[in-house]
Amino acid sequence: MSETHTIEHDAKARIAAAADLAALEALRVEFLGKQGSVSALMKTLGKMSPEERQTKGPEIQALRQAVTDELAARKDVLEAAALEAKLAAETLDLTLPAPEAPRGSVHPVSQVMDELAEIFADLGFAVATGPEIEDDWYNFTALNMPESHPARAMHDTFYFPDPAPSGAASGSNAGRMVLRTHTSPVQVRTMMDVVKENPAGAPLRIIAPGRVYRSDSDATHTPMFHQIEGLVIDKGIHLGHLKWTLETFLKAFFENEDIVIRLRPSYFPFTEPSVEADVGFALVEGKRVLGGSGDEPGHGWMELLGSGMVNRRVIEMSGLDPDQWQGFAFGVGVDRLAMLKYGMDDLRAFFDGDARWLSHYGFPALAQPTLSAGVGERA
Ligand code: 2U9
Repeated sequence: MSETHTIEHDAKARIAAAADLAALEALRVEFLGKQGSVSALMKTLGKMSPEERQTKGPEIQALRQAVTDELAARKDVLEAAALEAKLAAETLDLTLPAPEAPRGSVHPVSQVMDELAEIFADLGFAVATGPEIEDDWYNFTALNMPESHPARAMHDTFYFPDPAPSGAASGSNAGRMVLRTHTSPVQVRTMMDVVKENPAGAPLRIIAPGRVYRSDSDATHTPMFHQIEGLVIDKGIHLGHLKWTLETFLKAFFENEDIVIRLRPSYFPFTEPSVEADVGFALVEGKRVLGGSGDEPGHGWMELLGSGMVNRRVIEMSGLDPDQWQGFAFGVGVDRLAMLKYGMDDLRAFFDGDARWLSHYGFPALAQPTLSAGVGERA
């Protein structure tokens, strides 16, 4: 038997007998390592005559390949066996006590958003979302705030840099991108999608929750805050539908059937008429407790949300016929709702990420709000 055959025979037998991965690695070094026997044979090629190299060369290469293949095959077998053994050893003891409770918690804003989605789903509203970086047209113009409308200045808008500062549009905000100042552009987009699907129009009931941005910062204002807006479009919608919806929503949210609201005339460019809704409270030991008419002795009214009948110009700009389709809309700050319901007094703490605040005001991750179980239960 030639030397190559002897080595191959020996290698195959010993590789097949290797008991574990460490033994296999030792064999790899013994045969294929720098000082290994196969490597030593490779080195002899240089000293051979060209004729001898012609026959020995392929023989030694074949040996090297055969040993490499044997090592790889045995490695696969040993690795599979090692995994089997590990899985067999790692049994799960289901009788062990549960691990310490997870420490993360659901932020009150997320909790309130979930509660609101649950309450409005029950009233037939779908949740609509849209971009936070908006086109000036969707954020303002489509909502009856054309260029130079004074309400634009009131919004303390974060504008993105003008893409064409020296161009024709210079000095105007047309086409500029903004951080949305309210979630109303979501409703505009949804109405336009409805018209695209159905040019004659169709009824719509949506809420648009999400982050909004205004360049404003003090104890009661942060540059980013959360809003939820609602929009109903249908035939024959009137203020009575709006008042019933707001009352039903607030009673469910505060889990209090004694909630009373008062509508007060106001002004928003996107609604006409516009009304602000105040909620009645009682003063109990110097604290405001929601419920009852604010006109009773020892009671008062707290401004809570803005609303109104959708301005016919807005309905028109979305592509619907305002003589056929009417609607109401409302908007309210989610952070403010959370503060009123769960008793925080500083808005800025909502965004500090303080672990102690979060563990105090947060909610357990598995406590999904449901109407049947109570939307605000701390399970
Ligand atoms: C469309 C038409 C009308 C949404 C509305 C308000 C009134 C409102 C504020 C409440 C507190 C914002 O978070 S806040 O500062 N919002 O008063 N929002 S009516 O009206 C719309 C929206 C979309 C197409």
